[in-house]
Amino acid sequence: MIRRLGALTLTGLVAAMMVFGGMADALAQAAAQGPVPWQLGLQEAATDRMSRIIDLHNFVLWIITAICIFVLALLVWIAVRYNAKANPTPTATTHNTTLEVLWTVIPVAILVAIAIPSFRLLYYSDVIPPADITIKAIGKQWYWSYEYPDNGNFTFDALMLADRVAAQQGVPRLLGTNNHVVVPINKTVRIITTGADVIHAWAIPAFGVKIDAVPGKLNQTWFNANREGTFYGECSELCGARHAFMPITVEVVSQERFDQWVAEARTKFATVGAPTRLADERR
Ligand SMILES: [Cu+2]
Repeated sequence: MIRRLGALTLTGLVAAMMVFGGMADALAQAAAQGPVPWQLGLQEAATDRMSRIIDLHNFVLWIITAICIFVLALLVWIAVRYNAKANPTPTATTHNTTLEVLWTVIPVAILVAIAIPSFRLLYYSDVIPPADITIKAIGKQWYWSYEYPDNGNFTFDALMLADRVAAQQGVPRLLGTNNHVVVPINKTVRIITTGADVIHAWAIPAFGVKIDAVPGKLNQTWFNANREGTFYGECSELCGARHAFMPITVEVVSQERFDQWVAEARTKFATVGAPTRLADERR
């Protein structure tokens, strides 16, 4: 019986692996351009940091799948084999030393196996490598302001595009902003965050970055984007009535294009603190 159940568990596991594997491939293709309707998996990574997060996620997914299938098989086995009808005279067993040692040691080993890559990732994400550029993101009710202190110290606001403007520009609804955060490819970008009024959070799923923007405090995180493109994120800390309407748009471009943009931005946003919001884009 046990052997047969073991074979059954293994078959189930292999089948589940094949299904998940196929789904992951299809989703990776579908998600290449950002979030898509009915998407199940994570967005395709644009940083090494996010690739590592996806790897850890997949690793833990296999472990929980195996545990769930194993526990379900045990439950079915007990319900079928040891119900009152099938097993009218139960044994009076109360202890089994081998079993007790196993069901303590195996879960501990599983947790250690998860903890090692998990802590490695945590420290990889937490320790900021020498940064090539620093950007300050200030969360405000309800938009983001950015400062480029080491590129001329210009500052600008990024407000959500109105639905009709987003549609005209072919930008996803509720994710596009009038001004973009522009960063060079393959450069370490340090993001410093703070909140001007309440707690916000600066997050870009494809970069694996999410950091609270707290009033009176500076938080910092980093990313190093490895492909060009436009990436979207949202404020990820409930901050008020228009929390859902303060998206983040980051453009990853070549170093040449970035230098060009900085030159333009220094003129465009010359007046420090000058608001760049357009009244008709606030709705
Ligand atoms: Cu917010």
